[in-house]
Amino acid sequence: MAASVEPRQQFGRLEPVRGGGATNGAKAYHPPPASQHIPRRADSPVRGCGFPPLVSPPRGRGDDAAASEDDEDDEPADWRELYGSQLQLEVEPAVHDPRDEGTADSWVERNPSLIRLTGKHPLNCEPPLARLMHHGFITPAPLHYVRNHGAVPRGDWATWAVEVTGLVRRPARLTMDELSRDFPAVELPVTLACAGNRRKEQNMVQQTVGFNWGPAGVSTSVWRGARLRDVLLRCGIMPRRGGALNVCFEGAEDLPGGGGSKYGTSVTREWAMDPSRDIMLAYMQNGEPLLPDHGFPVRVIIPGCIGGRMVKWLRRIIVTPAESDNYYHYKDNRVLPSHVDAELANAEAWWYKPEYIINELNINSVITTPGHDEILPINGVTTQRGYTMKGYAYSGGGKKVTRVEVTLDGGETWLVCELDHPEKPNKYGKYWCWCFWSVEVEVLDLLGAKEIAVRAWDQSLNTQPEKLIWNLMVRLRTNLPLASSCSRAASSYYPWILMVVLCDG
Ligand SMILES: Nc1nc2c(c(=O)[nH]1)N[C@H]1C(S)=C(S)[C@@H](COP(=O)(O)O)O[C@H]1N2
Ligand SMILES: [Mo]
Repeated sequence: MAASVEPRQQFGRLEPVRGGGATNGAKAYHPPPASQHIPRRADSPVRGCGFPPLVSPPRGRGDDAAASEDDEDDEPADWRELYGSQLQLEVEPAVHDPRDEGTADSWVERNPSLIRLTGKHPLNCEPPLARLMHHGFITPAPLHYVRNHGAVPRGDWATWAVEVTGLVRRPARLTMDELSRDFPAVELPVTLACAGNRRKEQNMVQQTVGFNWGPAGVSTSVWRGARLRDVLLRCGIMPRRGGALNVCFEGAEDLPGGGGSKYGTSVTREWAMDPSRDIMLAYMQNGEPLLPDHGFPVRVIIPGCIGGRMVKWLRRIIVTPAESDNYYHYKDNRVLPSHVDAELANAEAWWYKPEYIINELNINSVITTPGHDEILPINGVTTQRGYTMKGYAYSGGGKKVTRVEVTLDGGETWLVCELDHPEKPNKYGKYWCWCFWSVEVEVLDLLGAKEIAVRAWDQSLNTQPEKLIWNLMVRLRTNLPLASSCSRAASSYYPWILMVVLCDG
């Protein structure tokens, strides 16, 4: 089984794979040309220097005031300074891809190297794994994986508004200028992962209702926006006893689901108002306005959560007693027990059982070096040298990845890897981003290994199971939550990647 779809490469020479000879990645990155719909650099009202400084949010009102009492020590942080030495955001220009011709997305410019997972339309894609890794901690926006359920709405900064309605005392239609100027901005790196990341491996065991994500349905950007909490306070969210228990989000596109609907989902009021969760209405990604595929002009960002809750092209926020009744809230992003197939799920209404929803990401790790089908020549020189295996890992809910281990002998023994966490946790100690692991192994040990595997652990001592747990949607493939005291289940690991070793004399 393989976890990636890279072309054959020379071992030890894992240079970034670039989008073909003509489009060398060394070229400077040019943002897509400004159009009247999409303000960019020069004419943009959301230019970095035109923004209000990163100051503390206004004091809360009403029943949520207490939670904001220590907000004044929010430290403004310039991410370019923080991560400057590691930033490699330049990529080749986006183009009108011939594959988008004749589709509703023909106007959207895209990076030519993105791997399309569901044919032409809508766009569901991931970058080549080696390219994703080449860019390191912050993924250039044009290479960020994309999950679109339908056509990309044509956003217009000047006329877009987010309606805040439902159980709020002061319903509002917030324009983009208001969102970006009237609320203190928060800006921080967040890893987004589709809950289907790596689903291809599950589909190889038994087909699910989901399409084949490779191991690159994950990306990290610096997102800037207004805090959802501040917006809800400004609009006078009603108290719990008034039934204001859920916050629903609705996107702009018209989708077929359930006979016709918008994309929508919800989070609880507690999540929405929790300052430690850093939930925001984001209008900038890596210092630029959002790209059309990522929700221009505004989307929800919920750090530590599956991508599916982060509604793009956000049009409405509705405060309600019940969770979202949107088709995609119920029929997507659930983990049902293994015996539930599509028929049973519908017949017995498994979709509507609240306990099967997925919100926070689970622990996951991937081997990126060696890449799939890499070749390591075995000779007098290479066997003298060590080989550095590498990869990424992430968890959810703000939990830090605390350990990554590699086995070369089917799980008998494990090597503890070095971890690199480029991110500074938020002031509540939460981690919103992936981290990188590496471990030096002997080439002769690789030669003797039938299979190599990696597993990660997070600060709650969740780790990954040895065998995957099939489920209909296969959204959570890789975690086996453990009580922190239980070490018996800890010999489990997943995934494994088969490596072919060729001897060249
Ligand atoms: N309006 C809208 N929001 C959406 C979606 C969508 O199709 N429409 N897809 C969701 C899913 S399943 C994921 S994983 C993330 C992907 O965000 P990205 O395309 O910016 O990576 O967006 C979420 N928000
Ligand atoms: Mo997703």
